Amino acid sequence: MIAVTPASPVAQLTGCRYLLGPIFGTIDGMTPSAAANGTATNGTATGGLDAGHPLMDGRTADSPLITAYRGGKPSRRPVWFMRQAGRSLPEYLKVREGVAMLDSCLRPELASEITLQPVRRHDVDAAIFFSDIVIPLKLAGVAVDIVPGVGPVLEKPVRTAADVAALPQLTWEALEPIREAVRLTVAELGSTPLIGFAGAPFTLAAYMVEGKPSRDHLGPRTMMHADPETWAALANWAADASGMFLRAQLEAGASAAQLFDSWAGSLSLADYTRFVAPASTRALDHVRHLGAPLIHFGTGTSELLVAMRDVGVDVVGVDYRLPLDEANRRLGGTVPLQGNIDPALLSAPWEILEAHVRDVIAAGASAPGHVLNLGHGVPPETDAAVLTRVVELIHSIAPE
Ligand code: 1CP
Repeated sequence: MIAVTPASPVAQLTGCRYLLGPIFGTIDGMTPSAAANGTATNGTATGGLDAGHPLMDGRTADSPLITAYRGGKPSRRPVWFMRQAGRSLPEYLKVREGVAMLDSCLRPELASEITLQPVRRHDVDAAIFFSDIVIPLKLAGVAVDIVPGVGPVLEKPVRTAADVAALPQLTWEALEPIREAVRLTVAELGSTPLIGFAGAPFTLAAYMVEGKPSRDHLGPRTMMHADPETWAALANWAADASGMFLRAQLEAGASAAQLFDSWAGSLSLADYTRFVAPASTRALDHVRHLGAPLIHFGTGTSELLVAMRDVGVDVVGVDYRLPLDEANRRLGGTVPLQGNIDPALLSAPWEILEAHVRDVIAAGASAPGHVLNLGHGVPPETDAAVLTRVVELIHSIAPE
């Protein structure tokens, strides 16, 4: 039984294709998402983006990032860092003074400025939009806040069928501050691509059920078995909210999009496949037709990598636990990889960090494309100068 009902007949088709992928395979030369929207992966993405979009008008299509995401040979090794904006940067702390986290995400000029800060400082190959995975909840009218030192906290956890039925629907109009911030950002970025993102339904629903961050995500994992209908309704709600959030960012100017299933590593493969993958497929169904590269990342997901690819993405992000050559072996060499410098080593002596970065590059060489990143976010206490030096090192090593 598939507990999560697909969004539409089209979604049903693509969802089935991925579930049946291991039996029927996908079309040669196409990733699952490309197969779903009928575009080849080798650069000729078409789809619903305007002619003036950075991916369509020549600004970002040949950038090192997009080239590597599409399996081509980039002019230099692309690198960006998850959580590259934020507390490791003094200029971030300065502009955030006296402004609550979620308020900063909803002031377009400020969100744009924070997005641009790490690009200016580190010369990274992408900006990642400054926002948070709970912003779609907030814009839908769910009472949620980010408590400093804690993370997302909901006024009222969502635990029953009635709670899910009472969730307000996110509207397209409510996403206007997001579109505005993206427009302001891409106007400054030139040929550097902006990556949009959203939380995957499981990670988002985990916060909604628990009402706050948790370690083991017992609440949502109990719910999917004990009350699969309510779980399916909640996962679908989260899929649509995240899908609309992604679509707003891509249509306004983002050149790629990353789905963060940060906490999927707490799931067994069986539970992931049955209760979560269909909802993640549904979230991405909102944006596949746009033809921008889609990346999927989670932590502790070494056993889930194939299933995470099979929701229909072009690139798989790997956390620091699994060497990239082994990740590539598990994925059968089908997709470019992103990752996976251990964030812990950012605080190690430079010689140790440099050797580790070179190891990551060597391990990534087996994959059909490699974008350097961390195996999770930048720790807040990281010395920003070390990040700049890592970027310089990576750019100094010629692509193969
Ligand atoms: O530079 C960037 O990467 C952009 C900004 C970004 C992103 C991609 C923020 C800003 N949040 C996110 C995504 C996000 N938010 C994820 C997925 C990525 C990941 O795994 O790190 C998750 C799980 C959240 C939820 C969240 N928001 C947490 C984690 C809590 C927990 O469960 O442990 C926290 C601490 C936040 C607040 C937040 N979001 C972003 C920042 C910079 C912060 C810290 C707020 C501050 O400055 O005080």
